Parts: sequence; structure tokens; C-alpha cells
Amino acid sequence: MELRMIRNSLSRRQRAGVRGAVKTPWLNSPTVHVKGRWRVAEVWMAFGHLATMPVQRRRSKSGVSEAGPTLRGWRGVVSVAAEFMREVLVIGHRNPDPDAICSAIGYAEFKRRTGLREAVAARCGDTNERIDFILNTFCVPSPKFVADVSPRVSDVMETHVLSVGPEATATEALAMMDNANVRVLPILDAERRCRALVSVFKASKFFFPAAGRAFDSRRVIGTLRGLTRALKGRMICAFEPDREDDLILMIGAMKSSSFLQRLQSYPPEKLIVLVGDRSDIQTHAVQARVRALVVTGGLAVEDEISAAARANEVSLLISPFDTATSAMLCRAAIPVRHVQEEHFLSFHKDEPIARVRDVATASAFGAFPVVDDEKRVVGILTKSDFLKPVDRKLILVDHNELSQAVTGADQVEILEIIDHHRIGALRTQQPILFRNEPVGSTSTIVADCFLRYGVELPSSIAGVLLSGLVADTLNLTSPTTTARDAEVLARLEKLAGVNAKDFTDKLFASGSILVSRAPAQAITADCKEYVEGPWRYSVAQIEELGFDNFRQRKVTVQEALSTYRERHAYLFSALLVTDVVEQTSLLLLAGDAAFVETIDYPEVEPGIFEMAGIVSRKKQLLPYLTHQLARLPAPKP
Ligand SMILES: [Mn+2]
Repeated sequence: MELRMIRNSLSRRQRAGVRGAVKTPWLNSPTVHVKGRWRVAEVWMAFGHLATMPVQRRRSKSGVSEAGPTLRGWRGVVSVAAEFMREVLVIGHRNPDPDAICSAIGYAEFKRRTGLREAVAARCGDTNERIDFILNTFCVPSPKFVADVSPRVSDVMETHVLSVGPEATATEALAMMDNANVRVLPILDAERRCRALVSVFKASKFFFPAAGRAFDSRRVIGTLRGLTRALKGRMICAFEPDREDDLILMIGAMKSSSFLQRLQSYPPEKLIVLVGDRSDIQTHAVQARVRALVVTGGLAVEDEISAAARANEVSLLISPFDTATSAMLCRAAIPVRHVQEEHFLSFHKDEPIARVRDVATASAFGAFPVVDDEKRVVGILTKSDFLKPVDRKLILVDHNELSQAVTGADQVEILEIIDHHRIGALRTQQPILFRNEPVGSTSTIVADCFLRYGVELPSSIAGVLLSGLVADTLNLTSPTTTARDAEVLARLEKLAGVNAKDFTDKLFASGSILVSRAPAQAITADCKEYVEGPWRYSVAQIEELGFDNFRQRKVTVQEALSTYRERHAYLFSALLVTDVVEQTSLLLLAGDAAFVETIDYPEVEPGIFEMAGIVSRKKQLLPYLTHQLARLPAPKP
């Protein structure tokens, strides 16, 4: 989304409130800045169509006006990232056939060329040998695989994860949290696995010990290297700088004699002494062999004292801060693992939001690391992320029934349907573009879109659409073929520079599914589910050059079909094995005996019917099956 387009989409009053726009590097998209007097609801209204969202959580204390909360009190600006989770998937049916894949590729291209830049071709099933042959022939990548389109954790999580390593100090963690205004920080190891979360609660217990444990406020836990970092100081000399110590902080603010006396009350190796440029105190500390001496105020140390420190193995640090500040910073140098929360809840990035939401909101935690399959942290989820709208929309091609659509299609908006099948029962929330034409393939309709609107059709896409067309119409020989298919095919042949007849022969010769796959996979490669009144059933089709491959495998294929039918509890499962050379088919039926008995085609073998001249599932077989179904008595409830 261009910045110019964002600005143009706003009203004049809104535009006045937009201060400017910057690129947010990790989002790879522009960010709009608005003034604090904007109401939160207005931001949603103005930028909602961009699927936008304030991505940086600022001060939680937001101002409230009568019209709802404003952005006042949020620090600085609210960043609204354009293109945040905006996607339109152009997707065919489950168990995709060439037409489903080819029309998705073609229509996504058409939509992108006519202004819908976020259109992406997708598929919800595996490709097969014939589809791969088409994609390879025209050098077109396979559509993006999407198993489920329902909103997932990864759709709303924050992907810019701020984190610290286990060796970080509390100072560093707290500074990072303050800067970014986040309340939770994961502690990640080198493999980006989450070990714990930084707990502000535990940190505050360390910094402000309970009244009875006032002595604890002098505890300094950490390494000398961590201390030096926290003090932004430098080491004059350091012994075992990476060893973690549990030290007692002592400030040399008293008379030399009192200091000497106090020194004796503690084991010297447990002491860290902070003092300004008081050489007598410094000398006492070095001679007593304390663990570390911190000279504050950035003051220089006499050469003799540093030499003595080296000789006595006393680590000597210089802090640029005054003694009071240095004392506080030393305490804050505690490694985060001492103030971490080991108990936390994490989610997998692919978990459905609907499931995660309840668990997350019921828990006491404020934020949740999001992990991938290797348990690496890829995002962070906070409760407010559940308010983000997931802007994933669908354009369905080559099907219009939810039972054949990608999982989760019922949970997202469907923008358009481009199809050539019977109209099933699909309800939509809004009016949609629904183009359904009784032509031989969806690819024909898609090609028609390019031709009708004079949109440039690249030769590779023309080749892909030609493939979908000849695959579905068996090169214009199927009874579903119309005059328009023939016209469109002639145009596509020219644009792609391909002879349809030669190509069809090669396409059907490329990979018999019965040969390349086990029967259980072969019968589901192009299988569709139908819902007809009280009944559910499935109809699959396999296209072959001759019936030889089928005859060799008919027993196992029949077994696979009846297993499949039982598993899905279908009234019946049908498989049409079509010989594309002779233009005829065999029908295998597994299912309800009363239904099978109604079939009046010749039963050449038990469960196998000869359907001479039948090649189209959609135009010939399906109307026949629904007609036979109507003769069945309604099932008893
Ligand atoms: Mn089709």
C-alpha cells in the first residue's frame, strides 16, 4: 500500500490529523502517524479498510472522552501499519484438479492486474502429476498451500519480538521494556527458545525487599562484567570478571577508623566497596582484599592503589556516576534469570484464535510467547491482539459449496465466486460477485475476463488457462463443452503458442494416478463431497488412457472405496473411471444397498457399472445420481 494511497483514502479532516508517515522496517510497510486527539474508534474507522492496527502498545492509560477513548496519553504517536495481515486468497476446491489450480492462478493474476494487489493464488490440497506437468510446462509456481483459512495466532501476533538473553541484566531488560512500553519480555537462549519471562513483579521484590529483610537491599548479585556494563564504567583490573557473585554492598562514607572496623564484620571476598576519591578508604579496601572496589564520580585512582589492587587480586572499577546512583545501578546489574518467571503459557503459531482466546484470557498472564514447530519464538501475543481484525478474504474458483471449500472458509469473508458447477447452498453476509456460467471449465470464464476487459494476458498464464480448459473438457469433447469454450481455446492457443490437441495427449499421458499412487490416495485425488437434503455422499473421478491400469487394480480400488465411504459415513461413495480415449466410463459404487439397487446401468461386475458415453461427473453423473436419490425414501430420524 502506497503512502499516497493511504492519504488519499482519508477525509480532509482526517488528513489534517495525519502528521506524517514513516517506514517501519520490520513490517516492511508504511506507518501513519496521527495526533493524540484522535479517538481510537476513529483510527479504526479511518484505517480499518487498510486492515490496520496500532501496532505499538503505548501507555495503557488512554484518555477517555464521551465518544470513547482517545489516543491522548498514549506516548508519542500511534503507529498504524498498512497491509497488516491483509490477504485475498484465490482458491479452488479441496482435492484440486487442474481446473481448480489453473483458474486460481489465472484469476489471481487477473485481479492483481485490475487493482487488487493482495490477490494470491492458493490451493488447499496437493497437486498431482498432471498439475505438476502443467506448472512445469509453463514455468509457473505452484499456488500457495493453505490447509485452513480460519484466523490463527500468527495472524494477529506481534512478530517484532523484543527479548533478552539469559545473561542480560535486569537494568537492560527494564530499559528495553520502558523504551518499547511492553510489560513482558521473553528470555531467549541462543536457539531462540523461551526459557522464562522477565518478571517485573519478582524484580520489584528484589529491589524493594520487605521491611523485615532490609539487609537484602545491600545484596549485589551479578558478574563484574555485568556490573561494569550497568555502570557504563570501565575496569582498571578484574579477576574472574564472568564469575557470578552474591555480594554485600558497602559504601565508604565513614571515617577511616570506623570503615576499618566495619570491614572486619564481613568476609572480605563477599564485599563490594563503593567510594569516591578517598585514598585512605581505597587503601583499606585493597589491603583487606575485598572482591571489588568501585571508585565513583569518574574520579581518577592513584597509581599505587591500582598497583596494590592488582597485587592483591582486588578488582577495580571506575563508575562515571555518583555513589548513590552507582549503588542503585550495581543492584540492578542482577542477571535476569534471578528475577524471571519460569511459569508461562505459550502457543503454537498455527493454533486457531478461537481456541487460544479462551485459554489466554482466563489465565493470569499478560503475554504469551508464540512458537513454531521447533519451539523457537516467532512472535508474542498479548490479550489486546485478540481485538485485531483478521483481514483474510477469499475468492472461490471452480466450486461454490462449503463442503468442498478450504477448512475455515465459513469463518472468513468470501468476496467473489467464479464457477461453472451447480449452485449449492452457500450463504454470504454481504452481496458478492458471483459469476457462474455453464461452460466447460472455470478457466474458460477466467480467460474470458482477460479477453472481455482487454487485460493483457501473458503467455504463461494463457498456457495455464488452456490447460485447465482442456483438462476439464477433455479437449472440447466432454458434453459440458460449449461454443464459448471453443472460441476461448482458439484464442488461448495463439496467446500461449500451444497446440491444444498435442498438449491434451501429453497431459493425459503424464502420470496415471492409478499407477503412481496407492488406491487409497488415487480415489481421493479428485474427490468431492456433496450434501443433498439429509444425505452426504462423495463422487470421485479418475481419468485414464484406456482401462488397463484400472482392471489390474480393481479389487484394491474397490476395497479402498468402501473403506473411504465407511470412514466418512457417507450414504455412498462413487468413483467414475473415465477412458478419455474412448470417451466412456465405469462407475464404482460403495454404499447403501437400497441406493445401489436403483442404479439402472448394466452392472458388469458386483459394484461396477458400465456407463457408455458418460464422461462428465458434473453434467452427466451428478444429475443422474441426484435423480436416483430422490427415489429413496427419506431416512428415519
Ligand atoms: Mn472445473
